[in-house]
Amino acid sequence: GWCKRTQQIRSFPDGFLFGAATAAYQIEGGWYEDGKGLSIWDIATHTVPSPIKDGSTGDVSADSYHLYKRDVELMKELGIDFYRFSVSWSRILPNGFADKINQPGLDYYNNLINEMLDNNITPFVTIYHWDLPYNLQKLGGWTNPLIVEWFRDYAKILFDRFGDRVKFWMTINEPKQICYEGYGSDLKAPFLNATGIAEYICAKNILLAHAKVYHLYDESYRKIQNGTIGISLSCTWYEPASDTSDDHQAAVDARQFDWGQYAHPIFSNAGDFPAEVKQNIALKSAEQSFPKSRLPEMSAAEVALIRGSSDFFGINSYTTKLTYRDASLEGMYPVPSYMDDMGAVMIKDPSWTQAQSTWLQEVPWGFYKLLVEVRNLYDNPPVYITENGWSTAGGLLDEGRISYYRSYLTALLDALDEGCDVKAYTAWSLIDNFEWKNGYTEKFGLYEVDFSSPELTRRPRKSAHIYKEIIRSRQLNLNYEPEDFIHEHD
Ligand code: GBH
Repeated sequence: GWCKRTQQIRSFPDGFLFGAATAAYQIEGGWYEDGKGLSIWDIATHTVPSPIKDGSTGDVSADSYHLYKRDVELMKELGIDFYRFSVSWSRILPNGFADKINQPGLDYYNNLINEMLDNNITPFVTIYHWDLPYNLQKLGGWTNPLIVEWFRDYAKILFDRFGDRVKFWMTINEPKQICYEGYGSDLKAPFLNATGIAEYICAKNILLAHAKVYHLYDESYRKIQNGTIGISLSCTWYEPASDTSDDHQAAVDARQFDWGQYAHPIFSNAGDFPAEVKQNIALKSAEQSFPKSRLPEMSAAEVALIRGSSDFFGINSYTTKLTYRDASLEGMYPVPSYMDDMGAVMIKDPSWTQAQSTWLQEVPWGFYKLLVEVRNLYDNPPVYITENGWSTAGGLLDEGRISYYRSYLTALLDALDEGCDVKAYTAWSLIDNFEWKNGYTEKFGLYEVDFSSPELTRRPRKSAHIYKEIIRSRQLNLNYEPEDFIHEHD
């Protein structure tokens, strides 16, 4: 069981890495500059009426397209070992296809990478973080099997152009969010909302696209460039709401649908989609008179291609949900649907501390249980925490974020004590940014961005001072108070 250690000062192991993350559409701006093509998020945010909570766009956002040198100053000030950022596919390939490479797009990322290296910050590049070229979406995007080739062509250009200096690669950020939120619901662009069908087609294509790019790197680049490449999954912890066997099975099914669907094909010995996912969808499909399961099958060759195709297990982890299954499920979800296939109800516990984002609560023991479960299920793979963070409404004095980072890092240290092979930790996010459908109403930054100032001024929050000291000392000291923190703006 999990028990929060009371020790006040604890050390991170030698070689443990600390970083911070962002994503292209959320920070760059420059949406239509220097030959960039349109992405599905450009289209989404320019739709009338706007699907975005505050009607905002990423047209300018934090303007990192122009202010990247300032961003690197923040990284330096924070002392992070690495910075995880994503490349905008349509900035490099305006049409999505590899026929026409946009030189200013290459220049931008080359400048950013070189500026980071000049300041001793290691670049960690996410190849795809949700901003699909609109041209490819017109052809079905992640539901078209040809995307496996389009994605490979795009990734190859990044390896060719940046791989001499980039040694950490992530193929795809959060497949579940791309497939379920984007194609199975209307939570993310392209808002396809074709649940029960589209998210499963997307899942298979994403796994294949990821695996092809992994093997491309492994076979043609690794020897010369000597880097590491993997994938990141968003992993929520699902805790049984009670001790009944129904609730336990509901929590297992929720984990398998949420992240096992992607983790099992890549990280398990057997490969393929997890048994729970295959069985539930096959059963429901038959009941619903589908001639075969709505979950696409994988051939033996596809299973083999995907299995083992990641050097590390990238985990984006934020929160925990209580999970149950009972008679109230009857008729609760549309048919067919991903939620109906999973057959679980997920709820918040009102006693857990709530962030600005409705879905986000502080549950450090859930993070601990998640890390131990990943160790148990997949033979203790090397884990990089590629995102972890807390949202507020704003302000420099962010005690909620400090409490969150401290309690989650405590849980991480506990997991290390249990033998979990966690090698790196990444805070989401370096700076405030465009939080997808919630626009600028939720702030995740260690640094505040003043979106109302023409300079888009960046200022450190109190949490930035705390994180800086953790990185400097390689220790977590729960009593540390920054002396030089001036919160004149609160
Ligand atoms: C990350 O996604 C993204 O990679 C990043 O771009 C984003 O800015 C950041 O998190 C903060 O949101 O529990 O049913 O209510 C996090 C993905 C989004 C997954 C919310 C869980 C809640 C679904 N998470 N989602 S539910």
